Amino acid sequence: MNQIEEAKQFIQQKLNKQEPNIGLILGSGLGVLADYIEEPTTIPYEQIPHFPKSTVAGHEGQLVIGELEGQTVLAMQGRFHYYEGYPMEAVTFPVRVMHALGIEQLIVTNAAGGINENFEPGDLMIIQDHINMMGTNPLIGPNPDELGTRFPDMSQAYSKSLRNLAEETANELGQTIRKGVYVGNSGPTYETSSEVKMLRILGGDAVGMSTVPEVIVANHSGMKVLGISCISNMAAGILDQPLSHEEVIETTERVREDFIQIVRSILKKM
Ligand code: R1P
Repeated sequence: MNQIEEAKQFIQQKLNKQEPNIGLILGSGLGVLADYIEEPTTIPYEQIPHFPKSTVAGHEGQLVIGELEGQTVLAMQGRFHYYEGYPMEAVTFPVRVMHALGIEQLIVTNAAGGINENFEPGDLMIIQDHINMMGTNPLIGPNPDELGTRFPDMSQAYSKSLRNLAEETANELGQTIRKGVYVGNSGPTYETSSEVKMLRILGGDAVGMSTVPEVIVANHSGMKVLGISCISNMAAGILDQPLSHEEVIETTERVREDFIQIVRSILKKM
């Protein structure tokens, strides 16, 4: 049995005939959403065959599966990052397992630095598209044809219908929502001021160290993706202050009500 199948079967055994249809990846400080899942089955990553361990503060390290707004969701309370030293295959393994479990729609979330000078810390941004600056790609290597095509189309990496749905939902809720391009860097250093300037010229609106690999693999698997960034701070060079992960977590805590409200309302309509 292959590794994806082993992890899938392990998770299925823990579920009470629940069949998750939407995946949620909860970024730095955003894991709190999973606390609202009803009749939850919680599975720590270390119990799941072939799952890596979460090593970053603000990333709980468990799957929470259950009901939220009429959907059966599988939420990752914490994700894996390339800078933690995991190969891209491990970083994206959970997306493969989600797909094997029958999940066809994925909501990815993250904390990101604002590059667009019109943004403010605490803003939520619908990811329109991404720029991969990680220096690698999770699909490098032999292509497992049973999982997806060799040359995946990325022209709608973030589903247009889900982006529209998210925008409509924000408007209905009276929430200000930003739209923009997410740049994925490898990290773990935050960007220099000059790098931020370059990323702005290249068309980036927000920058972080995750999401891109997961979205590539989700597209390879034929999943529909919605991405939401929480602008947790302004990227280097915009304000005259150093960046820290503590500030990132503080901001995500400040906007948690809005974040929870919009994701729940989107789920209801999916
Ligand atoms: C840096 O503060 C951390 O926050 C973001 C960055 O990618 C980095 O891991 O985390 P998420 O992208 O997982 O939300």
